[in-house]
Amino acid sequence: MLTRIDHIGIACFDLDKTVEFYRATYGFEVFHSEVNEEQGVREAMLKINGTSDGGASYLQLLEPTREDSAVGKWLAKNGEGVHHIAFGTADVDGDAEAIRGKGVRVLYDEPRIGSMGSRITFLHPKDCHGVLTELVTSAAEH
Ligand code: V0V
Ligand code: CO
Repeated sequence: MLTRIDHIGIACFDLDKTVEFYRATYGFEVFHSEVNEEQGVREAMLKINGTSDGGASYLQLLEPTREDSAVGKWLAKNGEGVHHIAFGTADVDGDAEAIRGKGVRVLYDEPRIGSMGSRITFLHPKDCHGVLTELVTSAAEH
């Protein structure tokens, strides 16, 4: 069951400058940052609300590490902006299978490693009315 908005993914050209904008404008601080080579991103998670039990919500600022990555290609075409939304669930495997059964393309056969040790998968934006949609089970939940 999808129980929360886990994060909104925002693509940017310069992670440090974008982090500084969110800090100076809203007071949001970096909760966590990492590089995910498989996904081709350098990212910063800004915690917006919630607890440490896996139920929090974040902004995920994403800078591509290579031009041919998902975010690199998207930025070249669209410029900066909202790249994806992520719904949180305690059971990414079960929810992905159930959604696949409804005819929506799930991009991975098995969930992959996401931010902060989470397990993630994606739904094709063309099957979701133009929204790249991620499903995530946080490390605390699995
Ligand atoms: C592409 N399209 C999008 C889109 N990206 N539409 C809405 N939102 C997006 N973010 C559209 C694009 O405009 C095209 O439409 C069509 O889909 C095909 O796109 P493409 O440019 O030819 O690119 P593809 O097909 O090579 O790749 C698109 C997909 C790719 C969605 C398959 O981006 C992907 O695998 N994404 C999942 C992985 C990901 O995004 N990783 C980065 C975040 P037209 O022009 O044909 O109409 S990593 C992350 O979130 C982590 C680590 C985490 O949360 O922990
Ligand atoms: Co994400």
